[in-house]
Amino acid sequence: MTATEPTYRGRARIAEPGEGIGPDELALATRNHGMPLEALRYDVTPPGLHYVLTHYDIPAVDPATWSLELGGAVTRSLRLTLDELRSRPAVTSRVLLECAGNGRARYEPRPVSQPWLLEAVGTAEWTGTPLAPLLEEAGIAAGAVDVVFTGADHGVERGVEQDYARGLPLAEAMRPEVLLVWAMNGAPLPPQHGAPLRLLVPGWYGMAHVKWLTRVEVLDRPFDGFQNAVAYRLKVGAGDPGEPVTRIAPRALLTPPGWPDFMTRERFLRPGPVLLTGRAWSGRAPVTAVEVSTDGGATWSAAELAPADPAHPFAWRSWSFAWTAEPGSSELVARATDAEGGQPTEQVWNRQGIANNLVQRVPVTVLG
Ligand SMILES: Nc1nc2c(c(=O)[nH]1)N[C@H]1C(S)=C(S)[C@@H](COP(=O)(O)O)O[C@H]1N2
Ligand SMILES: [Mo]
Repeated sequence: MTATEPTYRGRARIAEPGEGIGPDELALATRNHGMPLEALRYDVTPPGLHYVLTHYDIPAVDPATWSLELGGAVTRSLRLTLDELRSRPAVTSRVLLECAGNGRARYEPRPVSQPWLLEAVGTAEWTGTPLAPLLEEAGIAAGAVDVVFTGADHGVERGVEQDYARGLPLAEAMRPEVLLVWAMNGAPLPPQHGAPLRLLVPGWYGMAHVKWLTRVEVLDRPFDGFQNAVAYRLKVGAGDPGEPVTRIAPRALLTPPGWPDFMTRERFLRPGPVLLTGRAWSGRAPVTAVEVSTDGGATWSAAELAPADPAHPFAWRSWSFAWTAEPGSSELVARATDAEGGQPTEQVWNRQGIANNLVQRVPVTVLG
């Protein structure tokens, strides 16, 4: 290696038309697993079936010596051990998480990164303590605008060496639903989900829920770190500033009906009555309707949507649709709508492959 060669080579790339998934994307896909869609049947995703997305490595964190620092533009900085956090008022909240990159590999052309199809989602019962009272105890300075959350994980991304860190507008950080979380589904957080402590920002895409949290810093200026200023921006041109990625757009998914072919994942059913079921969610407004098409989107019918559960406003909702399967090929499609609109049936492309809530299409063969 000569001195003029750059040390770090990673760069953003869009796949060539028709280019298949490469070894770099395959390596990411084997580390970062999705939720098998049959797990949509559970209200709460069982341990191990929740999706995982980790930019760098799962860091080694010793919970016995770990502590959380809360500082920056505050009257007095705080340092809290895990025991001190756990002795504070605890809340358990059922919250859906979805990676902002869910659907990326369905874009044409495909932005080269973690190649999610539709499985980067899960719903867990998270236990932790609200963040807002801690920020209030520290005393937020007048003029504070952002709160930055930093993880213990370290890596390099498109040539920029960094600790994973995300800024959140102060008003969002102060929402009562925002938690510092130490348990998932009643058990201590597993290493891959951020042990010993992670942030939970209900309604926001996954990147905001910082894992392996070590530091909370109040800023009197907008955070300009990589994960806010460069990554997680909705933009088409490489030079566009783009819009920041925030809340989860609406989506409905079908619990895969019938049975799959091992290799192609094509699905088969027997003719007759079939109850199609699935889940729908949105992080920006309550879901108002789910519609189903059994003819590839030519005609749509209203599905039965479970009533909103006031105990779990940030969880997914179940829906069902009674179908009579006739022999032959069909394409099943589902789409969710919230107060701000519905899912697109044509792709709305962006160069980071973010927030692709294009409707899911499930081709099925009904046997004769
Ligand atoms: N410290 C840290 N926090 C992180 C990440 C990360 O790489 N490092 N990935 C984020 C992204 S992009 C997502 S989608 C969620 C995934 O959370 P999960 O793995 O618990 O499902 O964690 C977020 N928090
Ligand atoms: Mo993500």
